[in-house]
Amino acid sequence: MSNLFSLIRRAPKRFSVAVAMIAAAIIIPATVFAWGPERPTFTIESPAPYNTFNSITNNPNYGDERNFVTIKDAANQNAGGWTDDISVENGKDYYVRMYVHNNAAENLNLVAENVTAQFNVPDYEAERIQIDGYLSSSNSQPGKIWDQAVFTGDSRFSLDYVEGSAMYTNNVFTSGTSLGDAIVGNGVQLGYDKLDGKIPGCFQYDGFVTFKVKAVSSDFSLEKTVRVNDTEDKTFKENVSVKPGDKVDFQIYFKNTGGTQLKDVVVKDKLPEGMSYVPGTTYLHNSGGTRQVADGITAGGLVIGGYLPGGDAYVKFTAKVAGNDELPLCGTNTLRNIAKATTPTVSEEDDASVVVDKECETPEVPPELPKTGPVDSIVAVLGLGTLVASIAYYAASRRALS
Ligand SMILES: [Ca+2]
Ligand SMILES: [Ca+2]
Repeated sequence: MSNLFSLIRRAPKRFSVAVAMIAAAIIIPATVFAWGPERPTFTIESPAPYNTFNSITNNPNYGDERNFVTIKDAANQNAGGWTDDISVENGKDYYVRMYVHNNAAENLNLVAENVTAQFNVPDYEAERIQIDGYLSSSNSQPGKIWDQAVFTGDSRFSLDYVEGSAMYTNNVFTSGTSLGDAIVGNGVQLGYDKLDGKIPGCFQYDGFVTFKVKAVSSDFSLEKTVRVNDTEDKTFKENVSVKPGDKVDFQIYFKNTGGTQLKDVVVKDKLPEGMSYVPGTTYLHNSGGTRQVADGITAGGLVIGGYLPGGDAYVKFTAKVAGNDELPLCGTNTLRNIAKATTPTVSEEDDASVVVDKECETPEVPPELPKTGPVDSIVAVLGLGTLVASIAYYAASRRALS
């Protein structure tokens, strides 16, 4: 890292931004895949004088032990391939692994007690899910250490712990011994020749926790379309043109496109100004058949139930376009209608439009007023001058006569 910083300092000014950006790109992943807590480190040449786990930075078989939680595709049965970041595929299994090594020097004959491994496998759906692994011991420093690995997906997914998959492998349990599912709960005790929580210092006693998770994508699609009510053309489209006062049918198509069951799906529809819901016109069609359902889709929303992967539903209702005088604008009105589907974790929107023309009366044109230009002004001034002169002449004549 010092070489990189010295490169920034020595670089001519015009390069410094680009170099800083490269530095940021390198530094960020190290921050994201953070282990903890901050603790003294050791080497194989100079191991720890006390019980401490996973703090040797040059383990020839492993590397930097602080990065002790890693993951890999379970289909990859070759050695190696462990990483901190995997892009998941729907339905695939992945291994999660924890390295366990008491760094205490062998000649001290120290034994770590109550050594426990525990993992946090979140149960939410997201495009990025981080798994945290914790290793604790009652007589080690620090008492608890942690590290993580991250799964990412192109769409939302969840990770399901594969029950019964947790194993511990070491020089005694060369084919692995079952750890139990509490690995993703309160934690499980590890050990050397039995799972009694005791792990002596040195390489002879190190081991690996492994278990599997299944990635299941979680996603749905939503399509909103419209047609003119009660006409020969029954196809639903993105937009239709109607006359004021006409009725239109809206269709909302929901489909579970992921690999998980989606529960408590709610469909809601927002009608724009110039359009009103026609009571008693909402129908739901799904694997349970077609049936009329209660009003409320344009108010609080309609609960359409839970859907298994591939499951779908149609919702249809009728709306009335306002009469000519009630439409918002003179000329063309595009009434955009938005449907929204919501699951407990996410929501999607889609729209459809109704185009309608409002005729407005042509306003009366006022009569054209005579224009007052410069020539007219001169004529007016001349006229006024003539009048003043005439009066003066008249007055003078009167004085002459008297
Ligand atoms: Ca890690
Ligand atoms: Ca649409």
